[in-house]
Amino acid sequence: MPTPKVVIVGAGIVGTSLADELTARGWTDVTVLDRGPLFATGGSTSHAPGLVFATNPSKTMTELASYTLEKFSTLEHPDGWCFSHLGGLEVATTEARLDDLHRKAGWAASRGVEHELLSPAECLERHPLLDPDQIVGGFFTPRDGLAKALRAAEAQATRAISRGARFVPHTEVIDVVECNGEVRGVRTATGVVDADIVVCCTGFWGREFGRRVGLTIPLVPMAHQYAYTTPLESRHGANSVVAEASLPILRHQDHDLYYREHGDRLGIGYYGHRPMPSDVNALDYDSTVSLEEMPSKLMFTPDDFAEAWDQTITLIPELATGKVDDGFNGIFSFTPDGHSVVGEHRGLKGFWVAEAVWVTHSAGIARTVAEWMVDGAPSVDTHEFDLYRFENAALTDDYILTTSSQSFVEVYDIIHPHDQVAAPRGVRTSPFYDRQAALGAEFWVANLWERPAWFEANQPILDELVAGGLQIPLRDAWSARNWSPISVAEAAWTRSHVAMYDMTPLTRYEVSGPGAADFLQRMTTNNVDKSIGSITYTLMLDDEGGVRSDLTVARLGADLFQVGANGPIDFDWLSRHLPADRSVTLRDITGATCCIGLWGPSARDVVAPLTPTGLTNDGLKYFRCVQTTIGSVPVTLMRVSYVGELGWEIYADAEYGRGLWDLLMAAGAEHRIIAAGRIAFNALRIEKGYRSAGVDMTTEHTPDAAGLSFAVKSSKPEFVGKNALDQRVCPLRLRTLKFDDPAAVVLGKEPVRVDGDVVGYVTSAGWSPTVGACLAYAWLPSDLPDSTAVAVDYLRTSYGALVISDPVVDPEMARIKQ
Ligand code: FAD
Ligand code: THG
Repeated sequence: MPTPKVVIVGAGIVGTSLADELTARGWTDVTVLDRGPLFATGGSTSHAPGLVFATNPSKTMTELASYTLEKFSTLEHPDGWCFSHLGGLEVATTEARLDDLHRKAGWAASRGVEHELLSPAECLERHPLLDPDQIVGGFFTPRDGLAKALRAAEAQATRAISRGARFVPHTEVIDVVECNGEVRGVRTATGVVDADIVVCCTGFWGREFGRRVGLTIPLVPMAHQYAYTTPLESRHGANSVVAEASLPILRHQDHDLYYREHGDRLGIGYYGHRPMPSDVNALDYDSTVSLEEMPSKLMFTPDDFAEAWDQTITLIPELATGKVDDGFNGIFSFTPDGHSVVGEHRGLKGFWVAEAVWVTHSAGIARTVAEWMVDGAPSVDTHEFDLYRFENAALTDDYILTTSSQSFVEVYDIIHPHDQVAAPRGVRTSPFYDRQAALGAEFWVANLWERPAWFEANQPILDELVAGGLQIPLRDAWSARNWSPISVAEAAWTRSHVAMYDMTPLTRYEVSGPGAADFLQRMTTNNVDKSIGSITYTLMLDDEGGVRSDLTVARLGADLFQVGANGPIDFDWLSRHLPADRSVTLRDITGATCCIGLWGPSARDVVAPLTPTGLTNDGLKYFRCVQTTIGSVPVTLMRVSYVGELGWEIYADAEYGRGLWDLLMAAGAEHRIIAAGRIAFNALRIEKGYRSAGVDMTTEHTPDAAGLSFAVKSSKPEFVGKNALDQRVCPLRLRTLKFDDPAAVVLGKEPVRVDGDVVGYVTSAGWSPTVGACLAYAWLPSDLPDSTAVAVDYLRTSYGALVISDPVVDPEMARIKQ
């Protein structure tokens, strides 16, 4: 069978890597079109200085970077090396940065990235230009180094050509030809090139290119300064023309700077200047692209570099007698969350996007796209860079520009896992927002929703519980950031009294129509075709049997379901699988509705008097739902509790929200009801053993490995991913850790050691008032027995913990089913 005709638009590092990866998999009918000459096309790749630091907060991105640099180091080019493992050195000039480098060392450790933490003297040994007195320590990664991006592009292109690919320069793609929702080709000035698949690898022109197919590709072309110094005497003759560089690539993130050698000069990259978004339509584009003059290079603006130079001569004193010799403002893509944008257009089959990709991840992203196209599923978890991860409001010009500019500003900042975006804020608010604000809510943002993390109004509850003996250990500065002891009191109060949680941001869909039951049955692992009033906890798997998401499916009618989901990529996945006969309608009802989770031992006392529905344990059973009223408000009650207490999720149309809140608060007063926030919620769900999809488990994990095999109904004849499950072995298990020291707190992504060796990593964690210690989920070898003693690296220390069986709270379901 002939393989599909693929047209790749853009011959930068991404397009060329993709041509190589596709042809390597036997898809040899590949045509790569570029507006510019080959291979210095005039895009970002043409001037990329090529620093590759693999370690990144994202596990997937770290893996994709490691793949890229190892692949590039095997490429051959007549002019010489494509990758040089010079090593990467990141220096800290502050204690906070040194903490951060330890955190980074933790990520490296659990992902198999060779690394070393260095003293200032050791930094000097690696990089003799440094002033060691400026430095408090460093992080060294020997496999990192320099990519010669243009050579790597050409070497991969040459290989692809040898397998049958064509590269066509000076050919601008002006449009995409489509028919019946499928790609048919691309239009150029000289005619149409047929294609079954078109891949947009147009770099920072991607936003514009996406418009041609009605797709918002959220990226902003942003100028970034790169300068060359005058020669350094001490480096005279140190590097041959071929080698170019021998010192490690260097990062000085406390001042937004990075460095590499160019012979006896240094190249300096700077992220400390004001964000400089570029209007691509205003860029000159003619065919006279050269290495000096190209559309992606703007004039150097020396004023923006003044601070960079001051900081540079402080770190590298020898440069005090030198100066900036030359420089440019180079353009590349920034996105709202800093991640790439990859996937297939939902409305135009065969149109793929691989955008906002650094040289660092280019071959890895290309491999992922090739696997996705050829094999049907990528081998890594892609949710962080999925094209469809964005909420509608995140695809507005304002949001894209504001957050992408912020991504630029923060690119080297120390980011706490719970730091919140500063702007835009208040885009999505639940009907309870004003009431929450009046209670002193500290708002966090989730999918653009303002969501309380804790309430200052609960300080008296904290005082009362502490007076009664609740111990809340002091925290270090890092774990105390974005946190309040009040959150612990809120969690404890939920277990002893009753609390209201704003569940409005929980993504929910209405799935309706004559095909709805069959559709959900096919899309999920559990049996959801049960009686009206049933709720089912179920999983969505990918075609390879990996966990994409976990859902609750509530049957409100024969042909009517409400699905509780985890975000836009669930909507995308479901949409793509809708039957063509229109027998199913999928509608996101999140914003049109609101939800209060009302939970705790007193929950029944609060709600029962307000509703005609009998709320006894048998009246509305666990995991059952009913459409009823509370006061004058029509509601849907679902007896589900992610915090593991008696109670309900109470859904209503949004217009009733404030009235409902007031009613429940008033009725709850005599039971001392509180509003509680997200930190308490998270701690309670971990106590109860409930996983968070995308955080605790991804497509890299099977249901069994995630401890969720109970949600897989193997007797069902068919569901997406079922056939793959038998063949898949996952050597890891998601386990719960309990920390020995009550004051020990971890925040997520830390490495876990047994006898000093790293065996796994933490996903999420919360401090449990019920057991008086921090609990965490971690991926660990499946054969680790209960009670194994482990150590978890946290900043510069290590905490002891035990592997325990979960759930810690209420394994017999007595609290929830009373
Ligand atoms: P590009 O290289 O821009 O390629 C896109 C191609 O698409 C271009 O050749 C263009 O001509 C073509 N094209 C666009 N529209 C059309 C059309 N309609 N028809 C036909 N062809 C079209 N990354 C790192 O990893 N490490 C670094 O150290 C690093 N340093 C950087 C320093 C600077 C100053 C800059 C600006 C960027 C740096 N980057 C770095 C980022 C990196 O250069 C880019 O992310 C990467 O090169 C993007 O590759 P690409 O293939 O997506 O895009
Ligand atoms: N509420 C609703 N929908 C949701 C969530 C929610 N969908 C997304 C996400 N959260 C799903 N996560 C969970 C995780 C666990 C449970 C519910 C939602 C849960 N599990 C029971 C257990 O494991 O004991 C299931 C018991 C059973 O299958 O009978 O309750 O918070 N609406």
